[in-house]
Amino acid sequence: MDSATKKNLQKIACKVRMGVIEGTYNAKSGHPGGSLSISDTLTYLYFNKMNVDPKNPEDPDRDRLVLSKGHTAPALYSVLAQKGYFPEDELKSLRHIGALLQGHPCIHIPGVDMSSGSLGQGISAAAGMALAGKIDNKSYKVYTILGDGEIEEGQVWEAAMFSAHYGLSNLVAIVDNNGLQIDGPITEVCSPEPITDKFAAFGWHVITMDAHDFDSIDKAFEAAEKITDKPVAIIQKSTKGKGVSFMENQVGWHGTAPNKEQYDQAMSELSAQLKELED
Ligand SMILES: Cc1ncc(C[n+]2csc(CCOP(=O)(O)OP(=O)(O)O)c2C)c(N)n1
Repeated sequence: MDSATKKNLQKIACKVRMGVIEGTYNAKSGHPGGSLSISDTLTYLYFNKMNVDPKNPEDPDRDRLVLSKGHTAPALYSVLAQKGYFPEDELKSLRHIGALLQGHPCIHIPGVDMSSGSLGQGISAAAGMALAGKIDNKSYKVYTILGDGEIEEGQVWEAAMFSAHYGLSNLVAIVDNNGLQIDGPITEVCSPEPITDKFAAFGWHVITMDAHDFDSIDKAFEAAEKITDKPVAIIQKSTKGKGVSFMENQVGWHGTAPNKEQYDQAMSELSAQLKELED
């Protein structure tokens, strides 16, 4: 990836993170930690990989993204706002009664391809979309993002078995391996490790990447394109709360909104990161 493209993606990702903080602060609830860990990946997908057009969100030939870890909707909404699906201002009414953007992704929101939030279900929906694409001879790809805590759900493994059985090479599942789930480290709650070996054993092609390095992200998705006979699992090593110093690797920031003081600090850190990229 050339350095101009990389810098541009870094800047957008920074704005996406600001949107996550803006949304959860104004909602006084929501999930900042796991939203910040996928901000770079979502930015890459919507700005450098997926065939999508905010002016034609229902295009039957578009690539799809199912946010299986639906509680991290603030990141999806923020990237969709950056991409132009709806005004950025909508983020300020996240989770407000009657507002467009509710706590978990809803298919009625422009750019959202599937409602999600009940962990384990998103990957199943994504597998169905990928199978439909194969049957219809379409060339679209389906991406789905799962949490490493989410893959403790049994339904994920039924979908994994199904996807390999039907050779869904148009399906890419990204597992956000930030090591933490709702109330502790995944290895203490109910370890899904070794994650790479499990997906390989279920018949998937497995790739690993650093979720906060656009060169690594680019390499992983480029490699995924070359696989034509099986579904691809990208296991991304990430940091929960990435980009906001006091949120990084803190399980307490799974589902807690920042107060005014924390909002100010988070925004000033992210503004400084953006300024550095713009200089
Ligand atoms: C079926 C189901 N059970 C429980 C929950 C409540 N819940 C929301 S987030 C979460 C933890 C998810 O952890 P992980 O997938 O690692 O998310 P991340 O750390 O990436 O935010 C749980 C148990 C849910 N949304 N769905």
